[in-house]
Amino acid sequence: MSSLFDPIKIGDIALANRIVMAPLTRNRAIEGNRPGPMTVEYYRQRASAGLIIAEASQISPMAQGYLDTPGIYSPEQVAGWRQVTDAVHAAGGKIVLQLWHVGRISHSSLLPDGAAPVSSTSKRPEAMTFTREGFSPVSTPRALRDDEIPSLIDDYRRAARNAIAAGFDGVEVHSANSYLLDQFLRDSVNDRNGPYGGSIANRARLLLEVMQAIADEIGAGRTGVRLSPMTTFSDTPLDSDPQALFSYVVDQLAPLGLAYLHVIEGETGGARIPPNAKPFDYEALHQHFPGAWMVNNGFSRGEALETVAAGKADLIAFGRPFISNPDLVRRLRDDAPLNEMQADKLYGGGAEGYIDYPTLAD
Ligand code: 8OZ
Repeated sequence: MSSLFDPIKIGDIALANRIVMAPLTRNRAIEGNRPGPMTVEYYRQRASAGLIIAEASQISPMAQGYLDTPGIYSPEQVAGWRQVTDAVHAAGGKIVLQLWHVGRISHSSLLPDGAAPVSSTSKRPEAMTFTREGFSPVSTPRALRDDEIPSLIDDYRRAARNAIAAGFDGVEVHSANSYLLDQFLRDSVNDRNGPYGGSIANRARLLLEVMQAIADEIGAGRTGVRLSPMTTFSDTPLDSDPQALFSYVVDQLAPLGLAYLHVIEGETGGARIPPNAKPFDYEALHQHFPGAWMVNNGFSRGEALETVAAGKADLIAFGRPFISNPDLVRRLRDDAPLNEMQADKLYGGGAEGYIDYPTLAD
């Protein structure tokens, strides 16, 4: 029987325990959308996690959707992230970077030359984002042409290479929470014809091509992926048949030999088993995936212990508890009380609510 506190090897990455810091958007990048010294300290403080998944980072200037999120496309960003990975490694931790393209969840004021966001579709969702001017409705997107897909895949490939150059142990591809890859997957959004629209196989094609390209570039054993089959974040309705769609996706990912698959169960940031929600069989997907299985969304200590002990997952990712508890691993081990999270300090701002949460030792 495995314990949450036992070491595990996922692909090529050896972890000290099965407690993962989930990717968390904090909007504290400094000039040039690079991580600054506070971000180095923030991740260093949390290095006792078995694995840190560093916050979603845009793979190109067109991939950004919110103010002051970090990127992984410029030499300055690579240098900034190198400070982070060095600090985490010196503290004995492991860290991968989440690679992000927001697709239609963006605003022209954040994009080069005021461009329209790009997506699988030209339909605008009733969603909001955060810009220099504050909260704003997202801009109307432009549907990508099929002949633009190869350069999009190149952006993912280059971002993965940059992440390795920055010292990350690997990458996680963000294919969850209504962002670009999710916008291709779901028939509630993807209204294309041609090779990237229509059938499940066509809608999954972009994700699978991205995963193959990154696995070829940096090795499948350093590559993971995050999915959220039942989330309706940002006015993005469920697929008409999530079980069939995500079963196909997992079956196609299985032979790649990825390090892990990370699934958000239920509604992102909300209920893991929403009342009156359509049922979804996550365990059926798990059975089809040979790599490490990581689950997320509101797990209590008891649920996390039980889920790993029962073999229902190999790793548990914690989001909000890691924001307010840099020493979450120790607190879970000792069954110690957790600090409260300051919700008004989540997105943007300074050190407060970012690097000033006390440890038990404090
Ligand atoms: C909250 C605010 C902005 C972005 C996600 C990257 O949900 C995000 C995100 C979350 O995956």
